[in-house]
Amino acid sequence: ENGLDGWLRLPSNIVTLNATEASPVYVAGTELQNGLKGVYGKSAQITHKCKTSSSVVVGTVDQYREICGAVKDVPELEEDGFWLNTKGQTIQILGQNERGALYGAFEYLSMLAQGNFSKVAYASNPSAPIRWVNQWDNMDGRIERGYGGPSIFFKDGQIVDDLTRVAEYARLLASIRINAVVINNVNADAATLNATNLDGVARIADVFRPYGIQVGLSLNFAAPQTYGGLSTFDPLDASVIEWWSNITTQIYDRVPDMAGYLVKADSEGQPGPQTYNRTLAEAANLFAKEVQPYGGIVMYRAFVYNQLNESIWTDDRAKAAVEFFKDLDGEFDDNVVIQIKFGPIDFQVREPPSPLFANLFNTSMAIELQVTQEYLGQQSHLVYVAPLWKTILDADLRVDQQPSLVRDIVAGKRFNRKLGGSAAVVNVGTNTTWLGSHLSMSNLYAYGRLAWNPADDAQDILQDWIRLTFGLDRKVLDTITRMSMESWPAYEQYSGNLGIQTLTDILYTHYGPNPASQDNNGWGQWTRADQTSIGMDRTVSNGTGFSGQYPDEIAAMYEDINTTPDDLLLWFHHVNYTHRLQSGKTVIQHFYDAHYSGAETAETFLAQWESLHGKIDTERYNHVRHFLDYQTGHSIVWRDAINNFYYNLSGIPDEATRVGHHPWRIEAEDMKLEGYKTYTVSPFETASGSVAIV
Ligand code: BDP
Repeated sequence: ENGLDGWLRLPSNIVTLNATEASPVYVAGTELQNGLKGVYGKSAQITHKCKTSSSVVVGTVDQYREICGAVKDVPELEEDGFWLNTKGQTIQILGQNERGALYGAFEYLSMLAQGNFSKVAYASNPSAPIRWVNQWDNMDGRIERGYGGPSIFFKDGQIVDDLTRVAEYARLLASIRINAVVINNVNADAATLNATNLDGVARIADVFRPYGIQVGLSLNFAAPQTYGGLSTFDPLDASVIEWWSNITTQIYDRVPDMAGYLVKADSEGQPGPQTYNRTLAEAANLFAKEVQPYGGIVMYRAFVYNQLNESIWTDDRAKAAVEFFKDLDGEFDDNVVIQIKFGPIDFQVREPPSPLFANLFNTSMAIELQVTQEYLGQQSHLVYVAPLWKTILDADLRVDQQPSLVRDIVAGKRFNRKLGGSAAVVNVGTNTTWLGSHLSMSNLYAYGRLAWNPADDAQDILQDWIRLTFGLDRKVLDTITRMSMESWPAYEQYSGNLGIQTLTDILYTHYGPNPASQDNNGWGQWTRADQTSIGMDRTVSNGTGFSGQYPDEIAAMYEDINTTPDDLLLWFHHVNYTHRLQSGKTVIQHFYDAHYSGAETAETFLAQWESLHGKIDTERYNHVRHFLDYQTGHSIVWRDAINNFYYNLSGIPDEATRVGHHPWRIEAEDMKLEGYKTYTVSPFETASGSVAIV
């Protein structure tokens, strides 16, 4: 040490304790080298031998012991956990396994990139072992509910040749500690299982493996018959079992570390065990037994209902999950995990937690979230979703009058389950923005952070993401923070509030306002609105009985209109438009006001973003600006459509003399139109006087 470096004490060596190129530790070394160069402008050298000074050492605790000697101060780590120590001469990044070492490397780089050079020494462990993402990619390359372009995996029925984007996705996912990805749609095509495609799946797995990410597959339950040519797909039939066994062998021969299977069955027209009067547990266990010898698991989705079934039309779809699964508790094999959407219906802007979380005590569970904004503006609207997820993860379901946070239940902590965690439907595509718009990426980042530690704060996570994505400028940080934190409440206000759910088109697009589509269909997302009243009575005393699926304390809270929070009022109760909320406003006036205030907030996003002109690169600035401009207009369409619809239905005017009056507004179709034509729209409420111009 001759003092030559002055204060520029960047590490000059990176010691990676595994020299095998396809290993996560090796990848961690490369990431560190590139990352440090970005921070310090100078390349550190990679070696595989221990150095005592001016180095970053990355590897597993065991590798360190073997190559460098005794480890000091490192606490016992859990699977995938890591230890980060920047205090000594040597920076230590030690994982419980190789994956953990890679996570630690990304953590260290993330600190530096955010300008945090403080000396730290701590261990970080995951809340739960299952931190998966699901892609709803079809073999033809289209992505169901995907808004970022076609698939990075599939095209024309096959796996693509060039897997560059897959490697880039692997890198992104590893940096947020995701450990498995299911690559094909839950509405699965059995042709994924042909030999050519399985070879392709193996290529994909090879690309993910160095990043510590395993690949999983969605199965089509009827495949033995529709694809395998058997006469049946009965899960208890010997030939069917043998067929799946054969397929499973073929897969594990190619992908020895395959994560497991994801199964959507007896749901929305997908085949399932009910065809043969077999239980969902019998179906899940069939696959569980096949993957068990390989250490695989089965994610069996709780999203079981049939919109074509007449009884759903008259009863309540929200009750389906508990009805189907509660009595099967304890019958599932240990490597089965029930994957449960966060709410009882379907990724709505506001739902109570699924009561199934509080009804399974001897069965492992994972929570299913949606990063792709299917009902939340489909990436054309800024909606930072983490605060919504937090309302569910932090909810206390009071099982046996004991604290029972959803996040502890799914982590396996509340009922002592070894398995548990989360899965998010992500649906990135080939678009360079991944999801379709730059600001939506905060949701993917936040998902990974919450999968690791669901107790993290949604705004803290967001701010890390902003600094990593847009740099350290204070104004940029404050502005994007404000816009993002206001975005979910605003979207809720102008799309559907008081627990009525997202009042969108329900029949197919799930985009744009269409409250009339919400009733009289098998999708069960009902408003039950008529001339005088609105809301779904889900009480035990008068309604569908859904509230009774919760543990007593929670059931009692929702049963009583006076203790039901305003934001879920119409989820649980059917009331007159003139019913007074806890806030003192009537329901209808709340609707009017909230739709105005939500749209007003959305309008500020554009101006807030424009205040960053010159502080964000032109390409991303313009791209985001375009979407915010659109959102400003579309939130007004939402506002007027919903308000007009309920004004038309109830006949109750807006006290603020806006809705149905608009004294200050001149409609385009009333003006002298040059070069435009008018036409009548459907649904009527989406344009003033049902007339739009083209
Ligand atoms: C609904 C989607 C549909 C999915 C289904 C599912 O609209 O495309 O197939 O969920 O989760 O939200 O299986």
